Amino acid sequence: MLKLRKVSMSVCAAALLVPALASQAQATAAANRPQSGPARPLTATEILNVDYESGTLDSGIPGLTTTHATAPDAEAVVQPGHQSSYADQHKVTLDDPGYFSDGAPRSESATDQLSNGVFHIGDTQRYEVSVLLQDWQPYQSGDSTSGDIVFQGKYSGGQPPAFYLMTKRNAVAFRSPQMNQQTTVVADFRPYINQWMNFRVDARWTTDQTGYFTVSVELPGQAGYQQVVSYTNVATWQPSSPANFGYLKWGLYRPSESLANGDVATRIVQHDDIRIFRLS
Ligand SMILES: [Ca+2]
Repeated sequence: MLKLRKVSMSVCAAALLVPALASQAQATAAANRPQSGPARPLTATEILNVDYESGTLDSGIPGLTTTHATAPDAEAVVQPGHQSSYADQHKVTLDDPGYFSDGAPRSESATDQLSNGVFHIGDTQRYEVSVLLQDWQPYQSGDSTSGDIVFQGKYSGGQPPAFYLMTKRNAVAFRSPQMNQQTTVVADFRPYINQWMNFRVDARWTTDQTGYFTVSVELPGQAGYQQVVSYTNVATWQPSSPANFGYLKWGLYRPSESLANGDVATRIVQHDDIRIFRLS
């Protein structure tokens, strides 16, 4: 009986050894793989939530910057919102001065005047935004390939963005002009026109090579965010001239677009649930 038990134990030990070795091999392989992204932060503490449930353009947040475009419908609060009652809507018609501000066709809101809406060197933050492309006219062969920017992380002082999300042809791309990096994050948005797409950008703001941008997307029908791209070991704070802080902008910015270029005359986009979290 004792011998049989010993044999059994030996068999059991051998059986256990195989998966142990396999597990060790997997661990070694994982260690040798390039890191796919930063370690998942332990906590995300919300510090700003712009949900428009006040029914007003400032979302009930004194100091929130609203559009500088003068057309009466350049910005509006609309119903319904993203899983809620209200959302924000921006409209830009090309070659119409009512939809111009700061010398370009744009209508945007921003957090630059909010103490909890700005970021600085050393901050690690998460930005979330829900975007709905309203009756968006899809790209067709021969159309201009200029992008429509719908969400930005900006340096102060009118400098190029640190990052932005834009529609381009029939895709959504994440771009960092300062890093000269760009990745498609939604390959084809056409199935989701007039539906909410959720975007998340995690950023560590550094002047040295210890920063990161991680972009995640949650499309209609998906149960949660899926990480799409991560730029690690990069300097994310690269303003072209000194900048005291950074901030978020959302709306519609159509640089380089015009009717002469053959661009779609009017675009309308909705935003909701713009949220900033502190990651630690
Ligand atoms: Ca809302």
